[in-house]
Amino acid sequence: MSKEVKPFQTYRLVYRYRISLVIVLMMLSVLAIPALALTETAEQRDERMQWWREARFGMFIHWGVYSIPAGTYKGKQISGIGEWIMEHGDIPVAEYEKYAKQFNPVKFNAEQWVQIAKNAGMNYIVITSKHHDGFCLWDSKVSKYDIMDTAPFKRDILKELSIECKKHGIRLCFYHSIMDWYHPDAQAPFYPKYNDGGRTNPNFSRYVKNYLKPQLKELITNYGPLGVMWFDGEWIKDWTEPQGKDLYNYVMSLQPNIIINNRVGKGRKGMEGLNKGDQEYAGDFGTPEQQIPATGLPGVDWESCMTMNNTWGYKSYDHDWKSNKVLIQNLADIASKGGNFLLNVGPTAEGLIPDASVERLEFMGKWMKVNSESIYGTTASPIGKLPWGRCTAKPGKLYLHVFDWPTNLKLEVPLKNKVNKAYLLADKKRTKLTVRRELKDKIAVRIPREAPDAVNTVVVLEIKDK
Ligand code: H79
Repeated sequence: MSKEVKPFQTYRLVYRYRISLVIVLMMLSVLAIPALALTETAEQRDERMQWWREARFGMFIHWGVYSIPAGTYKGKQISGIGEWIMEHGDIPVAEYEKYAKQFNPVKFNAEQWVQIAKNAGMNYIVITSKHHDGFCLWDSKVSKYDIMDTAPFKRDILKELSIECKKHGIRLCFYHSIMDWYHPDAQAPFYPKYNDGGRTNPNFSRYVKNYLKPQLKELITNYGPLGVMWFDGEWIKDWTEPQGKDLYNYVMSLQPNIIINNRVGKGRKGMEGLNKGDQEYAGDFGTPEQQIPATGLPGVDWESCMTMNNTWGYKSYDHDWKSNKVLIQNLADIASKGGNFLLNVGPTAEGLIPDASVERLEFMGKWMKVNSESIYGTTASPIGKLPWGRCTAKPGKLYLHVFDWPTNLKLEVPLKNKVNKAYLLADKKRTKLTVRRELKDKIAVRIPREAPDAVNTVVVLEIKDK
């Protein structure tokens, strides 16, 4: 009882230590200036994240000089992902640089790429401004290892894309590798194990100060405003969480409404991609790679990135393509768990998105033309797991994504809410489907014998929100 500090005593304490308090407050205010995100309110964050949360579907583009070897070095097929050929093929910097000197993708057409993304129903593009190999797809003033100075192409790829993205209402975003196998102050000296997790470079901080940060400044000021800055290669020993927080704040200071993935710092839990739970880590969203979390994660923003075959960067002999069905169901699965789908293409050395990718994107686009309402701006399923498919939601509406069409003309839905109306999203007339309450917490929708869509038919329920 006697230890309790009464309000009156609090004032006395504040008065007694007023000088120290002023000093502490001054120190805090100095700290708060660069820590933009730390001072952001929940509402400000929601506002900043809004377009991204609504977008739900984006195109990842892995493109660089690795599209020239396309998975083969000195006549040998190199195993693993194509953009890692410099590492997996033990290629010395000077050897690899020869590809950069040949990079001349004369069939590159930015408008065509943007159109392919747009027709698929994608709302943003994330392209590799620089992958681990260090080659830069834009006109960088702090590097000679770029499209202007080393490659014969001499067209600023990112500039052309930024113009077309603006024109067609697609948000342009950059993937940027913190790891750099070309730069002598980064991992180049680690050859033949550029990705050696045990090594450090004593000059690494010089690379960050004189190269990494100035390049990010170029990208944001000359090609922005950007949607997302998507970092990767943060697992290197030289990179720390404080550096991640500093880089987060630096990028934020250049464009305060930008969105930054969690690979800017050290929070990522492996390929699962979500953050470790032990502390506050830098970054706005989790990045599961080649996988989809088992459930939604309330209050967590995340994006699954995935390839259509088994490589990000083009490999001429990888024909192991996912089916249209898998891709469309992945999109619905991810949306039903409150995430975004970032689907990759790896263009060729000529500058073309492979036909197999274009065909799949066209198929997805056809589905999206009819059904995008059930993807864009939706939130995770409020009714959990469903035996026949997935569910996405908007206020007053549930979208039932039926993967396995019931043969007994009856779609059973675990639901307590009153249903005002049910119809097929593909039905322009919105013909009412009969709904019957079977139990207090279960309804059944009478459905036609044939599924209107073989891979995912969307049934809309207009419901009374509780
Ligand atoms: O750009 C594409 C790939 O090149 C890059 N990320 C996608 C988007 C990438 N994918 N896989 N890898 C890089 C391999 C890296 C694997 C590991 Fe680790 C790095 C294993 C151990 C260190 C990061 C940290 C992943 C697991 C733990």
